[in-house]
Amino acid sequence: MAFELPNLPYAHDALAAHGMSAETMEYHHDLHHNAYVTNGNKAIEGTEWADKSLEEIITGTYNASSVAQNGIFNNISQLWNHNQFWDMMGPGASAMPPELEAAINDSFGSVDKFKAEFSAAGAGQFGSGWCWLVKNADGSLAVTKTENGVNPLCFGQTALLGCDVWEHSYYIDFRNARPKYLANFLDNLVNWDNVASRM
Ligand code: MN3
Repeated sequence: MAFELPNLPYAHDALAAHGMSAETMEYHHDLHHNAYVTNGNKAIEGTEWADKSLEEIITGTYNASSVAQNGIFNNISQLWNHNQFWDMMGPGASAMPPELEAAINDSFGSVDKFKAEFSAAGAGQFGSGWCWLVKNADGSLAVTKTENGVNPLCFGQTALLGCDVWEHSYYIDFRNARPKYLANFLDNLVNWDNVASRM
């Protein structure tokens, strides 16, 4: 069964007033995300991964030694990453649910300290990649950064929040100002109800 590009959970222009333009959505969802779907499907066709789930393919091909397996990993992990990313945002900042705020306070000291750590991870990721708020197997929360398409599934972690720091995610709206994009993401774009639902 081939994977499909999911529709955005909101209109292309729904985030425009909050710092992510319709033009970014047209490029990022309709072209970039769609390319991961098309190329991922092509890469797994006729292989042992053709009938596996996204999660099984990602954990099964991470750090593989063959070029073909790396091609599968890169496209399928980016497919999964973007599936999560659209759901993690929404039109208008939502309030942080109390159980999430308590968990963040426990792990980082305060919401502001969490935001500073998350932003620093995203700004400090050299080249393309992602920064994440993850839940570890022991239940603790942590901020991480990953290169290219690597994601928390590769390390047995649950992705609570992820921010795409590939240039295609911010160059139309913020040009080279990745830190401004990250600050706007945390303050105006995150759907905290979705983040809490992943706990
Ligand atoms: Mn992207």
